[in-house]
Amino acid sequence: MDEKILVTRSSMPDIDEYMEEIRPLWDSRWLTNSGVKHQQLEKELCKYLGVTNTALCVNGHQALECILETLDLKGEVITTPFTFVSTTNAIVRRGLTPVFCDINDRDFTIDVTKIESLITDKTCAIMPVHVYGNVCDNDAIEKIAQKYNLKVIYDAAHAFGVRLDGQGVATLGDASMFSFHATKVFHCVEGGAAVFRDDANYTKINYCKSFGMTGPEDLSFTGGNSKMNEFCAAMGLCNLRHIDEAIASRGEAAKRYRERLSNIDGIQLSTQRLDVKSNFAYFPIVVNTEQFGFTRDDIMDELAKNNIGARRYFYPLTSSVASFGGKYSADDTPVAKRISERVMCLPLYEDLSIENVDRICDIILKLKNR
Ligand code: T4K
Repeated sequence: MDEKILVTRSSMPDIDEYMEEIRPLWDSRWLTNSGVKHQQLEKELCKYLGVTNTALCVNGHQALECILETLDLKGEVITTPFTFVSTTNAIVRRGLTPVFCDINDRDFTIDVTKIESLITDKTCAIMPVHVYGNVCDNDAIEKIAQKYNLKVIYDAAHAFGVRLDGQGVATLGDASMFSFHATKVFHCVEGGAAVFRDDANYTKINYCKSFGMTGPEDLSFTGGNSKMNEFCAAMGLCNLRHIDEAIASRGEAAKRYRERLSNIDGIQLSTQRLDVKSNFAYFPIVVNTEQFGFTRDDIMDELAKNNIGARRYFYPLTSSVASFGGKYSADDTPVAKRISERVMCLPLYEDLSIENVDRICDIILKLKNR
């Protein structure tokens, strides 16, 4: 049997580099609560992302919840259902109401022409997703947000390192959340970060992520615990040193996929914007059965038979998950529904070899010709 290939594989720093990074923790015994590594990583991330504040959190999901808490939002949030369930869960868990907007069928981000019709007097924010690292139409979103006085919070879980017109995507919107989960382009094992346009929110989110404590014995509100520990921050410091190589290597694999799978009848690739420098976070393909001759799930099965684990990111739509008890309808977002029934992500990670990309493409193309 050929080597098993999964949808992704964590990038790892050299083990000695990590050991050196964590060695001082044995002397200091300061393991969490905004330690030296945590502070250093926040500083280095500000530099890398081109922003003036970065609040590290235990994971991306908690960062999103903390952003909503920090901005003290109430009411309805316009978002898309074509995402990982974390986006919608964060809205609901903060007592807000998600209002689902459709996506465009080119890069699967929010369809900006459909936002305005969803705005009511209860709308407080728009939470678009830079899904797969594809950048949302920020200019159009900002215009709408300004017209109706709404906050813009980007779920940028997939977009670490992505640049638009040479500028980091963390500078867009009122706030952005990045995920530093083990499966992401840049990771801290588990982790995430919140970035705000307004630096004053950095102080507030630090209270939110530490029980609402504004001083050793002062609790001004009921916060939770979303702090990142020193071992995760140390992993982030190591991985950040190698991020450019990691992205470049992913880019080579993505380029090969594009060479092999562009212009194949029945396979749609996500469009690439000329003004965007990608991080190559995911490689989604949309399978149109009528032209391809087989379904998305047929391709998944064929890959699985060959020890290759592709994934249905993102199916089902978050509006259709059982936990919402049928409260929302996938039919309200027909493009998102159609894409989610046809999309799959092919394996993509830093050390995925070109030979293995070819192996995956060969299986797909052989199936088409069967
Ligand atoms: N918003 C969006 C748009 C997101 O996509 C996510 C997370 C979030 C918010 C929330 O951010 P976090 O709170 O997670 O920081 C994975 C990830 O757990 C999740 O972070 C990610 N999105 C989501 C899209 O994918 P699963 O359930 O698919 O992961 P799992 O365990 O099946 O792993 C997938 C593959 O990754 C495995 O086949 C092998 C590889 N892997 C996995 C782990 C756990 C590794 O190489 N190393 C590992 O440690 O959710």
